[in-house]
Amino acid sequence: MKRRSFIFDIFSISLMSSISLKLKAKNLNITPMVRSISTWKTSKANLKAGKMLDKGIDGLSAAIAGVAVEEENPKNTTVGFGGAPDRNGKVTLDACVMNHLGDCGSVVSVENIVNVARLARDVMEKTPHVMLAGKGAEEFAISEGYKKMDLLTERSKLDWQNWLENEEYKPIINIENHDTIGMLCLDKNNNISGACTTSGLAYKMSGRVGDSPIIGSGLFIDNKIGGAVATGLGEEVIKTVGSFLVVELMRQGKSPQEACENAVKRIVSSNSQENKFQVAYIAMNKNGEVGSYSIEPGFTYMDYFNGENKEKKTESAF
Ligand code: SD4
Repeated sequence: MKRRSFIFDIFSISLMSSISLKLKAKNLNITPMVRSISTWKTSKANLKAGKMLDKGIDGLSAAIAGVAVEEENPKNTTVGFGGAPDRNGKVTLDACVMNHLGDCGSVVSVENIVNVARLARDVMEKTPHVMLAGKGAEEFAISEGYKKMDLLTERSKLDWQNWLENEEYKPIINIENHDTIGMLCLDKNNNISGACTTSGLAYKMSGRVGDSPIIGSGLFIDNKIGGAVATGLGEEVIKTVGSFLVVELMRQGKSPQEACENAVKRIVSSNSQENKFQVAYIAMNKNGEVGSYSIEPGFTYMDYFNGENKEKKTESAF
């Protein structure tokens, strides 16, 4: 072989392999990203959803399976089984879901059924309605084969009985009323869906409904823009239609972080904060960028991204 053609061959081989490496890298870059975020220290729930997203499962199914981990966890006193009861000792659950098509479903004040986020999906997919409340929601669940179970654990019953001694209604920020799980999932098709599920405020008045099952307050998704979920004092979230506000702010060009900050500041600006309370938002846009912000310090959220599930701290207004 002539020296010139040998050098040419070597040069072309290395050029080809560098092109093929670049192509591989390019392919890696276009591998669709998945991301799952959820409120508070809901590590196992978020991991469950994240792994499902990695396997190519759709965002709504991942979010519902993820939040079910907390619904079934008796140690979480703000969600599902083991959730704190109302003043009469009844555990009543609220939940909603929203998918990438803008379809949504919700259940409010449901007794005796643990997986209420899944029930909200069934309302969305199997009924002509968006929201079902109380007995009607429970009857629908039974007709769909859900098992009836007592959601009051020995521990939550004892806590409630202790509370009855003073009947003082002073929620303790980040302690008494936290752990509602709101989750946003971005799947391999670049679709965002979400779920939110809670037993609401501990020792609430019978019949009280918070923000969590209200589409636009506890959760909102617009698959062209992104999604948001709320946690904290639902009454204050409802007044500003908080999650919808966060998504609308992203539509106007704000990053998820800026949108959460603006929405929290909207609440703070109309409150003296004499009676301190917590509200926090988490948000994700279509690029998979995330943000979070809270009124009071102490709020954290889980973030599953690139195969890692991390707890993230949040900046706060105070
Ligand atoms: C509610 N937002 O019922 C819920 C409570 C909550 O963590 O988020 N707790 O008002």
